[in-house]
Amino acid sequence: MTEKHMNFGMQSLESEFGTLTVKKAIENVRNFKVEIPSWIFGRFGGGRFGDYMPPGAARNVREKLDDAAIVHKLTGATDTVAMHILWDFSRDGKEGDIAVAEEVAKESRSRGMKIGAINPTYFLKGSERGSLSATEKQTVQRYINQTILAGTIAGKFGNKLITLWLPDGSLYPGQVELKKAQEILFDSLQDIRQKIDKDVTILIEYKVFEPGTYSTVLSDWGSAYMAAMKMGDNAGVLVDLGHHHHGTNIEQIVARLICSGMKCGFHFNTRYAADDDHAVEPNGEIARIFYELVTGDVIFNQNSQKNWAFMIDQCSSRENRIHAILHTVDSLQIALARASLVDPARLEEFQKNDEIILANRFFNNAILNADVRPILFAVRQEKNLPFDPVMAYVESGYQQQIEKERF
Ligand code: PSV
Ligand code: MN
Repeated sequence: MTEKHMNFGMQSLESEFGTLTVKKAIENVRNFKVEIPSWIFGRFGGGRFGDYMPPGAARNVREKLDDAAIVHKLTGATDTVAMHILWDFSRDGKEGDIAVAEEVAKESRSRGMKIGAINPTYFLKGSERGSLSATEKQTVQRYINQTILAGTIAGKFGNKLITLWLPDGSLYPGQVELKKAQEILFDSLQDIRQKIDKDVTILIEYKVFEPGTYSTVLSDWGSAYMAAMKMGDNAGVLVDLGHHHHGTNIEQIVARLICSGMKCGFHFNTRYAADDDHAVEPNGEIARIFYELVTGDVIFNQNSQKNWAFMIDQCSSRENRIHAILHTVDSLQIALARASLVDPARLEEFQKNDEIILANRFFNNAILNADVRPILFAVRQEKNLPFDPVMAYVESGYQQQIEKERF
């Protein structure tokens, strides 16, 4: 798209959706920030194809930060990086270390970046029989301690947010006592909440299955909501788009959680299988999710306490991961712009008159049909950013450089 096309596109957006609405969409895209995960840049996520990794993977946390910094440089929207205790703040891969976290915080600052959500790592060696819901007291204690450390690091060096994802579950009926696992989990979470500063938010993530195939202790929004309620103060649900059955109406879950008043969070990605590995594409589902977030006032609320936490969580083993995360940021901005073009008052007219198809067509004109690239272009021009962050990366020479240096 040339500048001439962009100007023409902007005029047609304004004439269809109104100048004020387009202005609001520009403002929203300008203000949108999303956190990126450190693990997308590292050597995590191989598996099927032996030890195949997309070339240029970061070998340590400093290289992960270098990659995160270039993503921020090209998007202007991603200056915080989520960290995993045992991948990023550990000397031996078994215990977290606050001195390492302090060092990583310094390294982040020197690149113009910040540490974001802190993730206790419950799923590496040692939690095969569960983490916070395990029957062995020692195992539970080990992960409680790691979570408390995560809370301390989040308070000192992060953004006062910790996010918990547990691999706890079972493969066959009879393998574990379902009620017992649930009770141990609730006890552990309550213990954790009491021992972490109240101003640190704790978000609890759920996943429909994996690694548990028969049962999963936190398998859906309801189980995570119940766990967050048990924790009480400053605890919420973390919705990861990839962690649902096919066909789940995720925007409905988002709407429900917003109505509950609980402060929650989102892990963006695309689900093609029942997992969370893929980059976000600018599809209808993600724009509808943004419509709920925008109209639910949990994204640009003046009272920052009301805003949800927005993070990307993806890590596919085949694609170039820096291309993939830049593509995700671009897609999220498209989805946000489209959601911002819907006029809820005009939509309500159709709803009141029970004009089902007209309501749907009106909604989709913005959500599916609007070409919002001129909105993104306007913001990027203003911020002196490249119009196409993926192509700008390809042309930067960074990939060739890291492939040469990292082997
Ligand atoms: C689990 O699949 C998950 O979505 C959690 O958010 C983890 O922290 C992340 O992936 C990395 O394994
Ligand atoms: Mn996740």
